[in-house]
Amino acid sequence: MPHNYRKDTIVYQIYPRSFMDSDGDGVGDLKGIISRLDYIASLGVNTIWLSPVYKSPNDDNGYDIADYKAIQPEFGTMEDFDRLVAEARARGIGIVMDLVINHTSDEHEWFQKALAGDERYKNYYIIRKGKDGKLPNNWGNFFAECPWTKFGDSEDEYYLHLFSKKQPDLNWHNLQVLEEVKDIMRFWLDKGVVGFRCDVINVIFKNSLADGKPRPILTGSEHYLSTDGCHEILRILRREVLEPYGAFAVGETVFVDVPKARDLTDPERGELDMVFAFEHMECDQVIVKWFKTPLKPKKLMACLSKWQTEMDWNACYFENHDQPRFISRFTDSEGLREECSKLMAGLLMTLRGTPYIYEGQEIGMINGDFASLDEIRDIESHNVNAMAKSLRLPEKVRWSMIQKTSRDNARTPMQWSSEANGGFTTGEPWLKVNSNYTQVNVAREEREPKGILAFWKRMIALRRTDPVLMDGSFRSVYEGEQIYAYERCLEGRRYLVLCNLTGKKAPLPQSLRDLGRILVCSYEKIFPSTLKPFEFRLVEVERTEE
Ligand code: ISL
Repeated sequence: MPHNYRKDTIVYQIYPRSFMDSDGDGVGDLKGIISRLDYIASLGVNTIWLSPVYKSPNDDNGYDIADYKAIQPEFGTMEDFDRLVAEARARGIGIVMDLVINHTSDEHEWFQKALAGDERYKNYYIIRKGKDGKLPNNWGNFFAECPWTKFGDSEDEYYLHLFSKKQPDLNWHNLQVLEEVKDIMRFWLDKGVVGFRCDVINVIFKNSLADGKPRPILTGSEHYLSTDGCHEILRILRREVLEPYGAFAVGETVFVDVPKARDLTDPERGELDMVFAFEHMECDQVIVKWFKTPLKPKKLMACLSKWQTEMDWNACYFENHDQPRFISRFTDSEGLREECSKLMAGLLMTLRGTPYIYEGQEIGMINGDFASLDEIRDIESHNVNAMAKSLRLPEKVRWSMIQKTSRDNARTPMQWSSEANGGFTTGEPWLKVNSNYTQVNVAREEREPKGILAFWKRMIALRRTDPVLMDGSFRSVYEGEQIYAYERCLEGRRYLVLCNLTGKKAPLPQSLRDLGRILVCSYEKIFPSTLKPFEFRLVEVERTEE
């Protein structure tokens, strides 16, 4: 089966709540997105991934879906959605929907019917009796809560939820669930969307509900990570739904290693086009993602090289709505924000694979400047705080942990201008706008021919048109304490990418000097023997006899 992506695809992820508010209620919406389509097109991207816009009680900001065929009223109407698809298409941009099928909202009609005692719908979910007065098993939960909650008024029945208790897991052993999901996918494909980003797709099929081997987090995950059943479901969805539309599917796959990712994306098997892996996101974590240590550049280099070399093609990303902003992970010096953002642009557009840009990344947005937990909305952060409190971690420690790792760091409203609330809303924003918006915003960047945004646009344009960057092979050349160098080669043309992954200047090894024409440099003044803090350079190596 062929892959359904083009090598020039570049994706821009929108978190609708935080992108642009058109009606002053403090929440971003579809009309807001439509009003910014020209901006998105000006970046040079050709695909938008929309985080969920379906009807939802918002326990997890839309990742808890109450109706897969309706638009969340605060985001607008189905007419607005159809207009978004049409207007995006008119600008050469395809829309990718977020497909959340591991769980629904507990407010979904299916769960409500199950609660009312309808056996057909009870079998849509994973409902089990407790064992000897205890929970059905010892599993863990992604949001640091108990994964079992009493089912309705039942005395001894519980339902499984790997995420919040308002996100009951679907029972993928039930073929009716598969039929429902096929129907949902076709509904959106018929509207003209070009594909799906499949939320936590490798956890959907639970092999068994037996106790798991105890681990620091997610005890029990050996029973559901990338199971054969999951592979089988993906093949069916591909064959019967995606393929007839030529539609594309990227999977969010937690805890995948290279062999699993290769299986999931193998064209012979016909499952996913590419996956979001997490290993490079873990280079600054200690055991679990809520404990961070300064990012170790060498570890990041090794990880990027491994995935680049061992996968033929994959999704490349450094930010999304679940991760702290990358600049804030790389440096605590706001003085180097511009340099660091340009480096990210250079890296993302010169690695092999499909680049995903997260809203605001292209203007160098950094972590939210929240003063206390009261300003944080994310359910995960509040749960983690409660868990840490139960472990008697002092408040200062808990706050420092949440400040660094909260998913809200990336969810602060998009900074459009230096007007009130960064031009995001005329009302009260649902989440605090970063107070650096007077300095960091789109309007200002658009006036800076040598600024961050201009550099991102330049790199995007190059990535979309240059065959070497689009399809060249990858080879790591140098992984030092500061400098990362790799090659991209195609049909005798050879590019060398030089990155300084630290905020300190770095001597360039002799072997990497004066090798050819410099195509791009993130600094104006170029020193042959040094890379400045976070410098990015792209060099076309002069032909040498092979
Ligand atoms: O943030 C994470 C990894 O660093 C995870 O714990 C995250 O919850 C996991 O990657 C799953 O994410 C996806 O599904 C969740 C939703 O809350 C996230 O926003 C979504 O990206 C449940 O639907």
